Amino acid sequence: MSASTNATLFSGGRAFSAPTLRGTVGTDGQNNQQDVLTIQRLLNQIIKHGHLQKFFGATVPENGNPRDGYTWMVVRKIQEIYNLPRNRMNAVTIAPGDATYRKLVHLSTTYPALPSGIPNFSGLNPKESFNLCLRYIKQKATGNSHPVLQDLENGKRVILSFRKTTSTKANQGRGLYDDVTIVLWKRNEAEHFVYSFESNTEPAAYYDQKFGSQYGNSRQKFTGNDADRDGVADLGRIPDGIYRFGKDYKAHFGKQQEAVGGKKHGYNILKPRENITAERDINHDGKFDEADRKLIKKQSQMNSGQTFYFHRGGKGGFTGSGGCQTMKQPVFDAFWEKLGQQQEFYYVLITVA
Ligand SMILES: [Ca+2]
Ligand SMILES: [Ca+2]
Repeated sequence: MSASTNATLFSGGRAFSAPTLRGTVGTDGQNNQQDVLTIQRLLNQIIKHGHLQKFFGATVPENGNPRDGYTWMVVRKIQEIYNLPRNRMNAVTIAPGDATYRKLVHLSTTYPALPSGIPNFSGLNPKESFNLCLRYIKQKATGNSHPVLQDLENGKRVILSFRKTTSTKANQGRGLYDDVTIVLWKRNEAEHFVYSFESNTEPAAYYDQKFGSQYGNSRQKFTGNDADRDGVADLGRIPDGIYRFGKDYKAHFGKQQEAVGGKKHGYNILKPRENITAERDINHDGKFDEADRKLIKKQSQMNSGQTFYFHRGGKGGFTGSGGCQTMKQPVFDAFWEKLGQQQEFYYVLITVA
């Protein structure tokens, strides 16, 4: 490993091509090299799309060859950003951790802008699908050394959900499978695997203590904690973020499947490995928003512990979720199969609509 702590940027000088970045492995190991590659992608995109102005505030000069202009302006702007003398045209040193450096890395993961709504993977090959998922994951995994990125790099499987915000009262309080959960991994740089499943990531009002009986919950099976201390439990959901889940078993949660780890006759679930601070519908309007946050009286009641599982949903389109991530039984079975023999997973949850 090099003792250098810097990445070095060299201008390539070729017309209409981004300067070629050459990374040196620094004290943060491979991450530095990844950052360099990420910035290189950004510069390639900037040049390719001619969006120099957007990122660098530079414009193509009216006189002169614009082909030269792009490359030089990138170099000039980077010199300006890093306060480097103009005569240093060929080498620019970027320090990892530098705010602008981080901004460039961030820009490279957010450009071109990701579309709103659940992303459409049709027409994409597995590698393109994987890379699209990776761009979303990087929005949550700030810092290129986040362990979820390491897991993906190391061939581990990662679970990713795209959430479409839905009222708990949708579908007569029985919830909707209008989210998408993905299992993705790569075996090497040429073999990528991306499997997508119809899912639900939000609770159904059936389980709301205030309204559940209106939606047919005659057994008084309500979930949630009472965060505003009005004596009524408030439904929760997992907020956007990155979590750790592991395979586990629980009675009545899913079809009996293969026994793992010596446990027999279990019911497969994924269970959080750490407590999750929930978002709660404290005013019981079916939404999770600022109005609810203002009503929190007891912060400890926002803790959902390790009760938000992945499990099979109910029958007849009922998601069966009091805050868990659920799928129809056959979908859940297919999802489970794609988890392979891996026992623990990073779970990334992103609201896209
Ligand atoms: Ca309450
Ligand atoms: Ca609410």
